[in-house]
Amino acid sequence: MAEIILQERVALKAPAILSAQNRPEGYMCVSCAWAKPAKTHPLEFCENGAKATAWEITSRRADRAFFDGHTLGELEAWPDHDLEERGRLTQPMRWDAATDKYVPVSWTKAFAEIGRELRALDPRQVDFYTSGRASLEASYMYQLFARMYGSNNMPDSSNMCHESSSVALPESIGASVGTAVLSDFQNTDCIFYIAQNVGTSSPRLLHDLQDAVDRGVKIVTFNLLRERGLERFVNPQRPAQMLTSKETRISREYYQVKNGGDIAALFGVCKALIEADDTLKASGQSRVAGKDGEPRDPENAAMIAFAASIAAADKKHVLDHDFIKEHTAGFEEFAQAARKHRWEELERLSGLSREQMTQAAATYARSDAVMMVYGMGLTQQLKGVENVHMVCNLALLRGNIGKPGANICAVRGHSNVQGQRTVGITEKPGLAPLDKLSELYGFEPPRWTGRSTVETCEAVVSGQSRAFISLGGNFLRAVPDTAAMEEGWGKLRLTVQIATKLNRSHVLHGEIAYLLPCLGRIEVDEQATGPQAVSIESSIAHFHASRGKTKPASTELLSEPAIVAGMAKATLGQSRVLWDAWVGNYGEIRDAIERTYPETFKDFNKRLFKPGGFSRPLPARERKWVTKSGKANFISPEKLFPEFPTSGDADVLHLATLRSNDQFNTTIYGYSDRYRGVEGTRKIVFMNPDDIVRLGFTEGENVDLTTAIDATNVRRVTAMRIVPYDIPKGCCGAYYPETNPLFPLAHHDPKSKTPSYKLLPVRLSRSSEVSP
Ligand SMILES: Nc1nc2c(c(=O)[nH]1)N[C@H]1C(S)=C(S)[C@@H](COP(=O)(O)OP(=O)(O)OC[C@H]3O[C@@H](n4cnc5c(=O)[nH]c(N)nc54)[C@H](O)[C@@H]3O)O[C@H]1N2
Ligand SMILES: Nc1nc2c(c(=O)[nH]1)N[C@H]1C(S)=C(S)[C@@H](COP(=O)(O)OP(=O)(O)OC[C@H]3O[C@@H](n4cnc5c(=O)[nH]c(N)nc54)[C@H](O)[C@@H]3O)O[C@H]1N2
Ligand SMILES: [Mo]
Repeated sequence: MAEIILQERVALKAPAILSAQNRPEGYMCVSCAWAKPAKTHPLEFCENGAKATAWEITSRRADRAFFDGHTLGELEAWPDHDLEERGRLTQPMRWDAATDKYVPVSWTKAFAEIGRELRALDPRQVDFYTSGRASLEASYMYQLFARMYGSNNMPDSSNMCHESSSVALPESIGASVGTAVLSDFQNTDCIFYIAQNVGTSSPRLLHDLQDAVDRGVKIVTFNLLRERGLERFVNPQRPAQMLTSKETRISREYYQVKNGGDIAALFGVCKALIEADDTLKASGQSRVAGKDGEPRDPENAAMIAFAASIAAADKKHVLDHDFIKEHTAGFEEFAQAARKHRWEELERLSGLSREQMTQAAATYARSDAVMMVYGMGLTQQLKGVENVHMVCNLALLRGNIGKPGANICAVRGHSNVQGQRTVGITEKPGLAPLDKLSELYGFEPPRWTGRSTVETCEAVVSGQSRAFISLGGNFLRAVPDTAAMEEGWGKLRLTVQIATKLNRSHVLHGEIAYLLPCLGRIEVDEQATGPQAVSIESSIAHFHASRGKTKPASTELLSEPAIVAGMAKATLGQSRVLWDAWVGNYGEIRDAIERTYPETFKDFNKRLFKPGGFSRPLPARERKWVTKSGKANFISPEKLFPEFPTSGDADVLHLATLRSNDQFNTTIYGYSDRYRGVEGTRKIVFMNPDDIVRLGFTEGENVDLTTAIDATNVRRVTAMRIVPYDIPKGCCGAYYPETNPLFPLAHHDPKSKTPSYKLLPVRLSRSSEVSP
């Protein structure tokens, strides 16, 4: 952390700025979306939040002189790290074809040309992307602009992230987001921690985990890798721990599943529970008699021992039959499916033994209130939606939703990715209040289904998309199929990038290209009525205000709401929206949000500034199930594992893409992954030591990775250094975004369209290149 503060030359202002982070009167961290407590810790920020802050308030500038000195052709060869490292963008620019450089342009001219170009296009040919950092205010204005213009093409970063949750949770429990609140961590007995890397991705959540561990809460982890933050943790905010290096052991049980193996693993846990319940019923020990009395496998010693141990612990009900009866639908079918799956199959696909799955089930059954916390290892999968269904199924077996200390916690990524959806950023017309928008603003919103991220990619590749407007993010690097995308990108008529720092998606560009620099959230946002606050929604569905603290990086920056308003006015001409009044006073945007969503945002401006923010109503928290059946649904996945043409080919490994501790998505801070012991390079591949030998390689050797599915197209990344790692056999790991060229666009979950970034069949071959 100290290094990055020095590297970004912000040593003097950084400490003062950081002390305002995530506090009621301060600004909300620009890094992850973890909850901001009402009663804050002495320092409510983490190492990675500090890095993200230093990165944004850096004194470095990618200014006019910089762009004068470099053609875009030249910048194309720069690594991601070096592009962003140039610092903050300072003035609006337009690509000049004659010199191949970005040259300064006035805001007025930029908006006028963008408006003219958009008016000349069919709105179906235009895509409006949002990365998950934009505030509720900017996002609301942006979706309104897109819809008034006539487009529902609103791909966003959540299409690559928690979209599997957004599809699965409504089907299972009638909520579009997780149901957990912070106090659940104080009331829980046990946390199932699945496929999320807390130490790197959401370090402030470690406070909650450590406090829970101190109370004796059992943490049961399912992860492909042994992750440092999930094993043990020294809390920098507990001086005694720092001095004595006394660590908290986080996970009581640690199950290393194969990537993609969670459906099988969780089915195993459910099967153990259901069969133990059957056994108890058969032996007459259960108070609730079931019609399905016969245990499937009465001879099995492990299960009988498990059932007996549950009975001995005086938990006569392995399952919560009262809850199941009153609150759920589909239990019998699910239980039958669980009984039917064979242990050998579950073991093979999950990589866990029957004993391990039974042990996890025993811990689960002995706990009164269990939380389910999960992340990208579950959602970025071909069967991402089914993964989330399985998490819900397991929770429902013992009524672990809608009671204190239980609940589902989908750990979100970007700091406002959840909130953007809440205020209408969605390609699905059914999820937006179209009638309300029409009534409030007097226009007919498009009713057709827009493009999500992979569909936008397809449209860019095929040439159907003609213009790409980007509210933040680095689309080209974040999406799959890098080579095809880069080719399609250059054929776009118009690319407009609203950004804080230079990245690959700006260096490559359309025929007409604008780079529009905006204020970051940490900066003072001065408008007609004074400095403005914005708002965001955290992972636990709480809304918080955020006020910028530092002087803007340049006097020529505009805020995101001002840029959206500028484009909207130039494109739409006269409209009923008072764009200027909104930009002059963000309170008026919040009033408009409240008028659009009166229940969720009741008294928005009044409640927003309270410490701890305010919470969004979620019926599932009260066990009211807004599903078709009116109940919470058990949903059985049809298949335990995706089928590949390469299944059974021992030379093929299953690749999961990972984040290092020194990056925030496509922003690469540096080349150190301290927790995993990797220094100086990101071009590595983590392999099981036995696989290294079996495939005839050696540690430290360079290999090329080639996609093993989709023979129509060769996709390869070269010169990746082999790092032996504690990862199950048959699996391998490497960093994102370096490996995105390997992912075919079609390799996504058919239900949520989330790319399967955590499971791709690849082949490894000796590399002729030397890694840097
Ligand atoms: N420092 C930092 N913080 C971040 C980000 C960042 O890039 N850097 N990104 C932000 C964003 S947008 C997001 S979405 C979140 C992402 O945060 P996470 O949800 O933690 O996502 P990842 O780090 O990609 O990987 C998640 C974990 O899944 C495990 N895993 C992979 N495949 C499987 C599998 O099939 N099963 C199981 N059980 N485990 C598996 C990996 O070993 C890894 O520990 O973090 C946010 N916070
Ligand atoms: N292989 C693989 N691919 C993945 C993933 C994976 O795990 N594996 N994860 C996916 C996930 S979870 C996500 S969320 C996406 C991330 O995809 P994106 O959200 O598109 O990417 P980021 O890297 O977060 O975007 C970084 C850029 O945002 C801009 N920026 C930063 N702050 C601001 C701001 O305040 N305003 C504006 N306007 N711009 C700003 C900067 O210019 C910076 O270069 O990537 C996805 N891609
Ligand atoms: Mo994300």
